Amino acid sequence: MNGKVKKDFLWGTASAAYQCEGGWNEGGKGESNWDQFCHGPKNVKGFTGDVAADFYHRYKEDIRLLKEGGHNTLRFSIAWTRILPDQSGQVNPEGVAFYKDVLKECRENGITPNVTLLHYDIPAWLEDLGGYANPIFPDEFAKYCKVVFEQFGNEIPLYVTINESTHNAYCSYLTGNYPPNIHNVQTLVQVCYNLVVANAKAIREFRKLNLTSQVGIVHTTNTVQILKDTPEYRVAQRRGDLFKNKWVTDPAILGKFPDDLFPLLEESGIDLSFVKEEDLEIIKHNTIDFLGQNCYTRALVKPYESGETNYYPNNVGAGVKTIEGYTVKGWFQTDVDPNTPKNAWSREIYPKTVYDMLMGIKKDYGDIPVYITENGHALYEQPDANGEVNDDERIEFLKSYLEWLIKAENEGCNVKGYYAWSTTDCYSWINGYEKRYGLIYVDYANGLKRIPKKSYHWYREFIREHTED
Ligand code: BGP
Repeated sequence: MNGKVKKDFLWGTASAAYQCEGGWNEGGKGESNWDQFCHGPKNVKGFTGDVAADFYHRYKEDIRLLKEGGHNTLRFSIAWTRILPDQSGQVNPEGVAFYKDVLKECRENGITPNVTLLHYDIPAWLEDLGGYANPIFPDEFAKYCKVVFEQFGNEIPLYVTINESTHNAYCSYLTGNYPPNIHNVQTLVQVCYNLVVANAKAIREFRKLNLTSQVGIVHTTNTVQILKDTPEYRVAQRRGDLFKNKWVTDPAILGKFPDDLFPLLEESGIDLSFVKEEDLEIIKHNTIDFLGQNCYTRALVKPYESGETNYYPNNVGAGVKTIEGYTVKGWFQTDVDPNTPKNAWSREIYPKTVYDMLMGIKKDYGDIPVYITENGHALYEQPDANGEVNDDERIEFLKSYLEWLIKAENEGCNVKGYYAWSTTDCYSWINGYEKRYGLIYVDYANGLKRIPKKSYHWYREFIREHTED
């Protein structure tokens, strides 16, 4: 163990189209479900991603800053509606040209692009037809992915099909704070299933082209832990792991759903008639090359006591500070450890989770390559009198997580890269612009000026000191 990662390790930051691009109706882009939601009456927060961090116009400046910050990779996402603006399936040349330019800029600055095809924003026309819940969703998604694979081919070395499918589904169909803002457990289960099928169908398109690039999925594994070691707690832990992780990672890596998942869902009254043999065949033959893991915290669970199924039920509206946890009726509910520190939004700060997660993946899935595709610390911040942003608290957070990551790498986990969330400050799905994660500050009130934070400079030195020569 030398406290350093291998020379070819990817070091960077991550972002997503709706959260950073802006230009929501420019360059021939069509309307997405998030445009529709943020412009409509259900947007109680009042914030939109119309301008966001304006990456659409400032990507050159941003990518140059990344190079100067010592990064060798960038994770970003493609907006589906920039490539295919409407239901006709007609490709938008301006949208393709925009991403070709971003890729060129990356290439010229020594930045390896890691590109997500779906980071929560689907076309509004598809949302109107039921979105993720419509059985046509996987085929529509695969059609869009095919276009992207054909247009960009090996220019993109790392493709990610879908970002955090289950978290997205839970927020959209349980909490209801993401569009389409509904609460329906039966629909939720179908959505989670459709997203697994969509991933496999996209991979099938990818494989047909024999590219040298690799394809993966991004999941957020909250390592599921218990505070008491009793048989009841261990049952809750397995159920929590099914709900949080295995539902996505087993089919994506092993090509099949966990054996205990469907019986448990049926026991809970879910009608599984939407499960099709032909889908299961496609899932079986179309697995990923690498796993992206967004890593913020762990999940603490305890045996189910009472209450209906929900997901962060208080987490709606602007500037919400309390994360209340959640319940899956009959399965488990979340627990709280009063002794671990929390961030300003009540999320547990638990650096060892990255080590536990990487070790857990090694145990369950062997040597599949893993990228930590997001990890970050939100703060309320503003520049000081000298115009500097001294985010020591973020530095402490990132350093503590990275030390556990390097320990896991040194102990044999196949972790290949790390992306801090986020590149610049950007739109936060439920908290708008006050909740900042970036290594680069965006001065929204003053022409969206970029100010590299103290953590940006610290990260450059950390990369230099912790990478083998
Ligand atoms: C992940 C998402 C990101 C990002 C991050 C922070 O779940 O993939 O898009 O938003 O969480 O979340 P939030 O902005 O809600 O704090």
